[in-house]
Amino acid sequence: MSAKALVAGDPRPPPPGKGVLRLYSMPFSPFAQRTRLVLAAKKIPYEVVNVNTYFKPEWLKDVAPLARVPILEQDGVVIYESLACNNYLDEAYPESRLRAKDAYLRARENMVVEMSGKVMSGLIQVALRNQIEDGVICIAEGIDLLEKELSQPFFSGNKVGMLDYNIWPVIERLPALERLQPLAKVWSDNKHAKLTAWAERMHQDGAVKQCEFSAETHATYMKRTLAGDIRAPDTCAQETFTGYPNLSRSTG
Ligand SMILES: N[C@@H](CCC(=O)N[C@@H](CS)C(=O)NCC(=O)O)C(=O)O
Repeated sequence: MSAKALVAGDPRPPPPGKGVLRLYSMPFSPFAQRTRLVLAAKKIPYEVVNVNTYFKPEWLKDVAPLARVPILEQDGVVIYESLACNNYLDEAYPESRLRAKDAYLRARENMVVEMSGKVMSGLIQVALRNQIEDGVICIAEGIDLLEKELSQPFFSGNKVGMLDYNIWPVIERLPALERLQPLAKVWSDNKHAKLTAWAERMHQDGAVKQCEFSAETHATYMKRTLAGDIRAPDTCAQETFTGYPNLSRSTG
């Protein structure tokens, strides 16, 4: 399977072989990263089809109606939307469960992940829409909410869990955003001491290490994408990314 992010005009790859789990992804998608993190944490084997989400292949909407990544496909079953994908994986591959068992705690997972959604909206406003002031307010509000919510080493409790993996991708991108837009520096190690300690713990996690990019690479990707560089997902990923399962054995 090619590691190149497929673009408009590229043919649709044949369906995955029997029993093979396929992830449609894009190396820099924070939503697809949520699912890559869960696949890595649960050590689930899978193959990847990368798509360029700015110059999308026409057939992506035939794979899943919203035509956005992540999408999982296996034996004719298709699951899309990062949270649905991750909940599915946790149920379908029940070893080393990442979600809470308790009904309230499961509801809390859904509630708290929305706080990181605020940070994500702000990041998009600042990085892609030039809505600096509103975006920065949104990021600051989201981070303050997360800081207040964190009362244990991880959002999921004493060990890393689904909530941590769903929140992490947007947090990983904040240092890159601060490089591009100094006004977006709203994270303070003092004011956000619990979040800072959590981020350090997350950096030590095996799945995070396998799926992460440096701030420098994220910043380069953001800059190239803003400049309309169609090859940004490929060039930026190949510069530094070692954790991507199919990259090293790419057939082109
Ligand atoms: N709510 C979705 C958002 C997914 C999403 O927006 N993915 C982006 C990549 S970061 C995408 O595929 N965008 C293409 C598009 O919206 O057309 C999820 O949680 O999976």
